[in-house]
Parts: sequence; C-alpha cells; structure tokens
Amino acid sequence: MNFLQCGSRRLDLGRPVVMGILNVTPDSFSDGGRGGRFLGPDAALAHARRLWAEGARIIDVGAESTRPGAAPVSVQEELERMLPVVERMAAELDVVISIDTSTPEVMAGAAALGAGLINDVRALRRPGALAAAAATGLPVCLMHMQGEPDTMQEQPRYADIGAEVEAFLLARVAACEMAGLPAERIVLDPGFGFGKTLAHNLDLMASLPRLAELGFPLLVGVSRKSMLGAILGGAPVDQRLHAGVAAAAIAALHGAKIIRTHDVKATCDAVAVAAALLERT
Ligand code: PT1
Repeated sequence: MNFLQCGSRRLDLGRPVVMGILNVTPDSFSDGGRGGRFLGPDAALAHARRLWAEGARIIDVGAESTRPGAAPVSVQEELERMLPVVERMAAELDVVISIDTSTPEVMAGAAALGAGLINDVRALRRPGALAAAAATGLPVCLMHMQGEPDTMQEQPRYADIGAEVEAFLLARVAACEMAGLPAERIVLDPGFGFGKTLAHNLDLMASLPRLAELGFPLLVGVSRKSMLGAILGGAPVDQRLHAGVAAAAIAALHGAKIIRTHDVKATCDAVAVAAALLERT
C-alpha cells in the first residue's frame, strides 16, 4: 500500500522521494524576478532532464506563480505555458509529471497528455476542480492555504494552527470522496508559507508527525521560502540553500513522504540521511 499509481507510472513511497520544481512562469520568485528562465518547452525540457538526473522522481510543472503577492494568470495563458511542456516531458522522460494548477481545464488537458499527479494549492476549491480532478483518475495533492496568494501574508491568524490545518484538510478529503475521488489517491500538504507567519510555519513543522498519522502521504515544500530567510535573519532567496536542506531533512524525519524543492541533488542527500535513520526505527 506504500505506493501511488500516477497514471501509467507507479510511485514508491516506501521511503521519502524528492519532487523537483519546474517553473514555466515568467515571474518565478526563486530566479530573483529576472523572469523568462524556463519559458519555452526546449529550455523547460533541459531543466527537467537535469532535475531527473539529480534524483527527482516527480517533477512539478507550474505555470501560475502562487508565491506571496503573485497575481492570477488567465486560463488561456496557463494552458499555453503548461501543455506543450507536459506533452514533451511525457514523451521523453520516465518521471512522474505533477501539475501545479487549480484550473479544471489545465487538469483535464494535462492528464490527457500524460500528467501523473495533480498538485493544487487551493485543494480543489475552484468551481469545477473537484469533478475535473476526479475524472482524470489521477492522485491529487490537497494543500492548506489561508486566503489567496495576492493577500495571504497580510494578516494570517490561527488559534491552533495544527488543529485548523488538519480540520481543513480532512474536510477537503471528505469533499473529494463525495466527488468520487477516493482516499487512496490523496496526498496532503500543510502549505508552508501560504497565509502563515514564521511562528505559524514552525508550529506546523512541529505538527507534522500528527498530520502524518492521518494516514495520507504528506508533501512538504519549504525550498527557498521566506520562512528560511526569516530564520536566518533576513537571508535573500539565493542564500537559503542550506537552511532549506536542513528543513527538508527535518520534514522527512517527521514523516513527510514527498519533499518539493528547487535544489534536488542536495535535498536527495538530506532525505537519504533521514531515510537511513527512519529505516532503523
Ligand atoms: C507547496 C508549494 C506548492 N509551494 C505544494 N505546491 C509553492 N503542494 C508552489 C515564501 O514564503 O509548498 N506545496 N506550489 C510556492 N509557494 C510559495 C509560498 C513560495 C511562499 C514562496 C513563499 O517565500
């Protein structure tokens, strides 16, 4: 039972795996806002090959930035950025293709071209998303977010973040089951940095073992995020590698099964240390 059937590809989650990030947005936060880095399918494919060679077993393709302050993109633009890249990846790489999208049309289109996992930071709350995701037959990652990306960091508030995130995620699991998307196809993600202060993110990291006990594979993404910059006393995005690797090891040790990162090689090594420890207990 320790695997996820991702379309034609089977993902073994007996030990934690690394998901590499492939942005096909012009404004990805981690390239310092220079933009345009992985826009076209050729450049995207070259980067995907590198993520795979470094050890990523899932590649998460995103055409809409969801970092704090990001503006929404049109459905048309998202489709035009995402679909050609998914099509080429499915033909040329033996990797699980995850699509980072909240858009029903993108879910349907990318699934038809060979995507293996739907990663939705809005946990299928957009109109039509539950039905579209269920119809693909693919597994989905349901993530917790308070608010929407453009304003979520303005006033995040929780009484008990661990309990609230758990209640939200379980409510989304119930909505999935009602829509014909069974629990065996569900991955959960507490959503680090999505409507959370540093203290909230740290409390959430400490609650990972409890979330893992719900019995769903947990996905964690902390790579290069501002929580790491804050811990380091204001480190800019290009100075957060080591903190991100440390946080990935801690998340894996606390039960995360999928670690989402820009820095695949270093994160694979960190996860291997956590996995070695986990196998002794
Ligand atoms: C994530 C995630 C994601 N993160 C999943 N998908 C992003 N499942 C995109 C900051 O504080 O954690 N899980 N898709 C990127 N989002 C952010 C959020 C980027 C916060 C940066 C920050 O700097």
